[in-house]
Amino acid sequence: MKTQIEMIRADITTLEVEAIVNAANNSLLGGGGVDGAIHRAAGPELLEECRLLNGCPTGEAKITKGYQLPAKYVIHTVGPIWQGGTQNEAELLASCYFSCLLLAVENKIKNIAFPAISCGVYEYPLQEACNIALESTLNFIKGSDDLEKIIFVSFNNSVYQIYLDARQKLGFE
Ligand code: AR6
Repeated sequence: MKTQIEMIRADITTLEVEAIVNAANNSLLGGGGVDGAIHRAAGPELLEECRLLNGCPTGEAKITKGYQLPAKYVIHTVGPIWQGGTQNEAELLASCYFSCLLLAVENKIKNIAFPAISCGVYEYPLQEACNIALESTLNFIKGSDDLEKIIFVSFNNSVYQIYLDARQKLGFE
């Protein structure tokens, strides 16, 4: 089956999907932005489970339950902090998307929603980050048709517009 790709504007914590992705930090112990929103909506049990994970290296991903969220799972990944593009940021960001998708398939998850990883506090240039998100996702689904739907969630208009433009440029529906 062909994997469907959707772009929406939403608060990711409200989505009724099997898994939402958290743009976390290396500690996995919460923070601001989407991470803060996810922990608030999931409740304190999420932090309890995260404490058992011993953090997460940049570019990798770990899975927990979703607790009070409508989503059954949270896949926590750690995007790179933008440092001018000289610190392997592009590879690390691509690796975040790839690792999350792999973890989803391994857990038989059929639909997953991503925030714009590294596009907030970590200051990754939006255009490049959105291109990497889409390209790494398209590469992944070339090799795996296990996922039914992948949703790119924007919280602000500029990210949403860039996603729509990038999608058109990459030429897929
Ligand atoms: N739903 C969807 N997207 C959101 C939401 C939401 N509820 N809230 C924010 N965004 P950021 P990063 C968007 O800063 O850059 C945390 O403190 C936001 O508009 O959350 O990867 C962590 O603990 C932006 O486009 O994540 C780390 O320390 C995108 O999510 C650090 O921030 C990512 O912004 C990670 O920074």
